[in-house]
Amino acid sequence: MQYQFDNCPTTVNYTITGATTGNGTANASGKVFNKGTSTVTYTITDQSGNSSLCFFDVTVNDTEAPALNCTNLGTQTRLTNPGVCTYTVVGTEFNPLGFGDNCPGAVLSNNYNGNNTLAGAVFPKGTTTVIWKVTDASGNITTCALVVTVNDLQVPTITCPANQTFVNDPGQCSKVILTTVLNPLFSDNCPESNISHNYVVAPNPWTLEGANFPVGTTLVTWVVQDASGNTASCAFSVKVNDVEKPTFIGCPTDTIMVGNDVDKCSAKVNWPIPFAEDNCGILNILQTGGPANGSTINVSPFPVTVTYRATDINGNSQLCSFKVLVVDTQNPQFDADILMPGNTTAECDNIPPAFVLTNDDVFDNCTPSQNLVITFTETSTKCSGQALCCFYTYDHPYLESHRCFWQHADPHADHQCEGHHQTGGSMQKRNGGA
Ligand SMILES: [Ca+2]
Ligand SMILES: [Ca+2]
Ligand SMILES: [Ca+2]
Ligand SMILES: [Ca+2]
Repeated sequence: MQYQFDNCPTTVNYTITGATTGNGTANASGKVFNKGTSTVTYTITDQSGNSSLCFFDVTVNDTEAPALNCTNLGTQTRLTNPGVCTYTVVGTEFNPLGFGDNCPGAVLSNNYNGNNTLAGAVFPKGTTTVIWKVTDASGNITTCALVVTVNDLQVPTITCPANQTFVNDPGQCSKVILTTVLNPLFSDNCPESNISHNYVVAPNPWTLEGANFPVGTTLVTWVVQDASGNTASCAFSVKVNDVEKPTFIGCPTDTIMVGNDVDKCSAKVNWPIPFAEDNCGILNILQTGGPANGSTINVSPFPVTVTYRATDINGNSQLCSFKVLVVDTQNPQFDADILMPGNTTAECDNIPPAFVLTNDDVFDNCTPSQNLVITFTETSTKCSGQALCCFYTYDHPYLESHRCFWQHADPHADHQCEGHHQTGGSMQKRNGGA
C-alpha cells in the first residue's frame, strides 16, 4: 500500500491483532484472516518521524455447515436380545461414519442419549427415531436421522397344569372349579402377553376359575400370545369322575305280604319294580336275586329276598333288597259232599249213630289232607238243661279253625255225652252208648 498524505516520502507499517495476528509493511491486503474479528492498524511515518494511525476491524464469520456422513444409518432393524424386550447397541454400529467442519470445534451428539456415541445404548421394542447432530463452533448444525426398529420374535413360554382328576360335585354330573388351579404359568421377554383357553363354556376366556366341567375327560388348550403376536400353547386334560351311586326310589323297607291264591298254597306275586335316580343317569335296573316278578311263590314261613341292582352310566351301582312272604290265608274246609248232621232231637236211649269225620273229608290249600289234624272238643253236661251240646272242633297247623256244631236236645236231661277216641289221623266222636 502506498499512501501519499505527506509532502515527503513516507513509510507504512501495519499490525494485526485479535483473531489474527501479524504485522508487516505496506499493504496487508491478501492476508489470510482467521475466523473472528481482527483489528488492522496502519501506521504511516514520514521522513521527519511524523506519523499517524488508522485502524479497522476485519471480521470473518463461519457460515459453512459442518459435514455429517450418515450413509451407514438410515433405518436399522434389530431383534430383541435374548430374554429381554430391548436391543443393546453393539459398538459404533449406530454412529455416523464421520463428521467434519471447516473450522475446528465441531461437536457430534444425538438426542437419544446425548452422547457422541450410541455404543451400549439400549433401545426398546418398537421404533425409535434418533437425530444425530453435529454443531460447529459457530453454531452451524447438520443433522441426520437414524430410525431404529426393534422386533420381538421370541415366543412366550407357557406351562399347563398336569392332567387333573376331580370327583363330581354332590348331586351334579359335573365339577365347578373354584380356584385358578387350571390356569397356566407363562412368561415372555416383553410385557403384556395374553392367555386364552379353548373351553368356550367357561365364564371367562382368560381363566378357568369358575368353569364347570362335565363328568368325563375334557381336553383343554391354553394359548399365550405376546404383544408382538408370537404364540405358544400347551394342553392338558380335566377328568371328572362320577363317584355317586344311584339312589333307589321306593325300595320297600317292609316285607311284602301276599295271601295265597285261591285253593293254592302259593301266590302269583307282582310288586312294583323299584326305580332309581342318579346324578348322571341310570344305565339299567336289573334284578339280581330272588324270584322273577310275576312268578309263583310258595307259602312259606320264611320270606324270599328279592334284589335289584341299579347301575349308572358310569358304572356305579346300588342294591335294593326286600322280602316277599306268601302267607296262607285260606282256612281248611270240609269237602263239599260232607253231609253235616243237622240239629237232632233224640231220646237219650236212642242216640243217633256217631258222626265220623276222617281226613278224607277235609281239604286245605297247603296241608295235605292226611296231615290235617282234626280235633274236637266235647263239652257235655248232664242232661239237666234243655239241651246237650256237643261241639266238634278241628284245627290244622296254621291255627285256623272251624267249628262244627252238633246239638241234640234231651228233655230228660239226665244223660251225659260221653266217650271219644282218636284213631290214626282222624278223630271220631261217639256219643252215648253207640
Ligand atoms: Ca463451519
Ligand atoms: Ca416375545
Ligand atoms: Ca352317578
Ligand atoms: Ca290253609
